[in-house]
Amino acid sequence: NGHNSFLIWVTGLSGSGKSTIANGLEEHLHQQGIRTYVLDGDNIRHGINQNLTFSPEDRSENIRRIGEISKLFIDAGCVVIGAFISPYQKDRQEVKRMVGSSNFVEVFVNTSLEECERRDVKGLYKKARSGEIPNFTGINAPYEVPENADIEIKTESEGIEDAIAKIANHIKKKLTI
Ligand code: GGZ
Repeated sequence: NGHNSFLIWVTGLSGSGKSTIANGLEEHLHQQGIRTYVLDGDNIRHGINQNLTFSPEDRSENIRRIGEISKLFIDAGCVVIGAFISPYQKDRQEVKRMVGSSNFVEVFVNTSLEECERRDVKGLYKKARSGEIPNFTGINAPYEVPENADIEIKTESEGIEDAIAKIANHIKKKLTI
């Protein structure tokens, strides 16, 4: 039951729905016997990258290390799903270079700032607006919109199942050896 290994890179604002999509996609791929591994803030920023802040330099270092970790999981035979804000175009490009452009699928979760802030699942936007969190992406730190994403998900008009089907369909050919 062999399949190719590559990196699915999910980028978007905080609260855009990246993790929901990453976890739903993982479940979908597991049902087809595909080995996956999800990298996200929970297992990276709380662990290997706990010394990093949200300054521009540290965000770049965060993404660089995640690129290196992704390479290891690709070597191990996994389809890696990385869900990070990754606000800088050059950092996303660098990860693409690191794993090889043919092993990189960029998914832009295009949820508007207005909608992310309206949802405010973790109350972080409220804290950012009040000045409690500095350098918060979308409020007082930049998010560079992907210019050439392979897939764009608009969570305000499409459901989670549609999003998963869209990504699964896009990677179908890539999976077969
Ligand atoms: C953005 C922040 C910040 C600041 C804490 N800016 O919605 P969350 O909580 O669970 O996801 C966000 C997460 C972003 O980490 P990433 O590693 O994906 O960011 S980056 O790619 O830019 O390095 C948010 C929380 O961390 N968080 N402070 N200032 N998000």
